[in-house]
Amino acid sequence: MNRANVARPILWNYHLSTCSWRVRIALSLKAIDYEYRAVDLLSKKGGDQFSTQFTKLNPKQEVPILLIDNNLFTQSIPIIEYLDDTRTSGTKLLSSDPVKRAKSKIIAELINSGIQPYQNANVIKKINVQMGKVKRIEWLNFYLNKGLKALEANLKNTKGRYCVGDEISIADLCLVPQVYAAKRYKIDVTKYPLINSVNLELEILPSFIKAHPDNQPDSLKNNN
Ligand SMILES: N[C@@H](CCC(=O)N[C@@H](CS)C(=O)NCC(=O)O)C(=O)O
Repeated sequence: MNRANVARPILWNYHLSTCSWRVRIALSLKAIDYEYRAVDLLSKKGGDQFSTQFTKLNPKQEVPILLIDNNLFTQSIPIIEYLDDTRTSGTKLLSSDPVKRAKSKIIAELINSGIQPYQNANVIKKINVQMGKVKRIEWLNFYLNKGLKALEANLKNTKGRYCVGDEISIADLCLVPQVYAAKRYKIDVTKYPLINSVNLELEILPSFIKAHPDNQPDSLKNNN
């Protein structure tokens, strides 16, 4: 099903948000033009995701949110699936082969539910306040390495040029932002040679560069 783009989609997101970045890559790979609405997760007020106005859009107080085809969608994975189902042109993000599809969703889920929630801004803030900076660093080191270790083991069975064989999939959209976040938290990603090598292949592709935090309107680099 290929739908006409009646109104320009709107993406509420934040340049450094890994979940937003996944959706930005998908929108770029599908060549979908959209309006960028920045939500400053770290604003001086304590985070714009907690505002009354934003909470009405997403009671979970998280980005991304995509308004498309008159539907307001939250959760990056279903958003990517929706884009793949309705926009058949551009890169196919979920293979029609059930095995490849399952393998790429396993990797996406490993990152989406197995790593990202542990590094989420509100979680880290709470740990910092309740347990202090040392515990926060310990927490991030433990959970990110635990997740990346499992991801590395998984890639042994699936990796080609990208996460699953030689075709880009939803797994790759999750991997690049996650590696970037791990590096921000000072995790040595070279300990994971397969993850590192897939990341190097992907991060030079135009859609991944276009979606990179530094290239977004709310990036500090664009506001100095
Ligand atoms: N499973 C959700 C997670 C969304 C999520 O956690 N977003 C983060 C940014 S990557 C967020 O908005 N965090 C706000 C906070 O922690 O206060 C998705 O994939 O969209």
